[in-house]
Amino acid sequence: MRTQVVIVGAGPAGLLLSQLLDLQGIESVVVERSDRDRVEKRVRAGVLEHGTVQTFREGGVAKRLDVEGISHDGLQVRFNQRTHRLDLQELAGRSVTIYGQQEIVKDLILARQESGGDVRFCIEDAALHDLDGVRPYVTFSDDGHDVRVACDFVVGADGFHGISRGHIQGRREYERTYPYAWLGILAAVPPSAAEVIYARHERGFALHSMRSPSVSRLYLQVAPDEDLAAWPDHRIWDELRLRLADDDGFTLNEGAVLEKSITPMRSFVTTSMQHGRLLLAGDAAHIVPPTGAKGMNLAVADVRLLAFALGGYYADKRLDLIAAYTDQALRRVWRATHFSWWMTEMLHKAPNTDPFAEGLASAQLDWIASSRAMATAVAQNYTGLPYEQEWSYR
Ligand code: FAS
Ligand code: PHB
Repeated sequence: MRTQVVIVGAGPAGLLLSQLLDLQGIESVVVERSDRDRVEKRVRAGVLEHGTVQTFREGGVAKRLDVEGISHDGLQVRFNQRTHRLDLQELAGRSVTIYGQQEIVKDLILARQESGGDVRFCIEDAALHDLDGVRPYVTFSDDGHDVRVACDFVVGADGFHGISRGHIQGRREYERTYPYAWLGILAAVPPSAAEVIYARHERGFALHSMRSPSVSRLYLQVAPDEDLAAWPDHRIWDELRLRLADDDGFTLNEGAVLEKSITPMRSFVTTSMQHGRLLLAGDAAHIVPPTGAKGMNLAVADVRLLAFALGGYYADKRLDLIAAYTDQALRRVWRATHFSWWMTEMLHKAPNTDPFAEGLASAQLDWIASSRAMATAVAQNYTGLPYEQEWSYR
């Protein structure tokens, strides 16, 4: 079998790239090891940058997002039981939109199917071959049949635990781990506030978010090796109530927990993001702690660059845009990596924190609360920096 681009991984990165390539008349095959139901049920990101929403609209996959997405003009930072609202529109001229990653994935899969896209679930033993040549190919087993797909490019959009990054010869990996993790819940209760609340508390960080007018999404800082079984619902609500309390009568809506999971925290960047005809996108190349709500948004930014570079190759046989991909992508990756690290260190309470780090965190929070310049910098990073170019080459 032959196609132009084989994409490994049907997460947001892989599916969006397939969609943006299709809109430029470029064929792709997406190969995914999980089944569709599992891919659509993964509860992860929730905050979409302004540019991410624009990209989904231009990609023709934002119909439901434009109806069900919740636009937020502000975000709230809570510390010492006081709440400070950052007016994102006023400070950065942009908003963010709350719309669960699993909803985006459903919309993308539907869009790919409607335009006859080739997305294969439950494939096994994907392997990448001849990446150094001009005729790479991917082999895998699909429903018991051995398949070989020849192509011009392979895009590794297979996440942090995928197979693609291992093929980047001579890569350098930069990593920082954190002495805590996030315990996240989905709860069948209306949000307790109209916006996302980031709360620094001496017992640890807590985050209030939402998915709809009737579903809340909340997170608690826990130990990195925390056992989920040690967190019955009542203990989760007790801890959230303590950490989210403020002096202005905030009350937390509590109720049935629909889903709970623990997400490890790490910062990770791979260079280079390409080798021969293999290109990495999204979590396959970089991971950020979710404090800055950058994970999926960074994947979208990589995909925009790849859609443009591959568009240039198929329209004008250009290889210069492909060659420039890593350097261009890493500018935004490192900006988002810094922002996510900085927000994480400032808002979390590390175990046996030294008083100096405590002092720094408090000073940074006071600065955000009192300085328009600092609040503007946070708002610009949080809502997403402008892209360097369009995603469509044509
Ligand atoms: P993904 O990991 O989403 O997708 C990769 C796909 O490749 C998966 O479907 C996988 O099954 C498939 N795959 C892997 N190996 C394969 C192989 N060998 N063959 C075929 N397919 C293969 N970001 C936020 O902004 N906010 C959050 O709150 C947040 N929470 C998160 C919680 C968790 C548990 C995780 C892991 C991530 C979270 N993220 C969050 C980050 C997340 O949203 C990612 O940034 C986003 O999923 C990146 O999308 P992809 O790069 O497409 O990778
Ligand atoms: C979410 O709604 O899942 C969410 C919000 C803000 C973050 C991370 C996750 O920083």
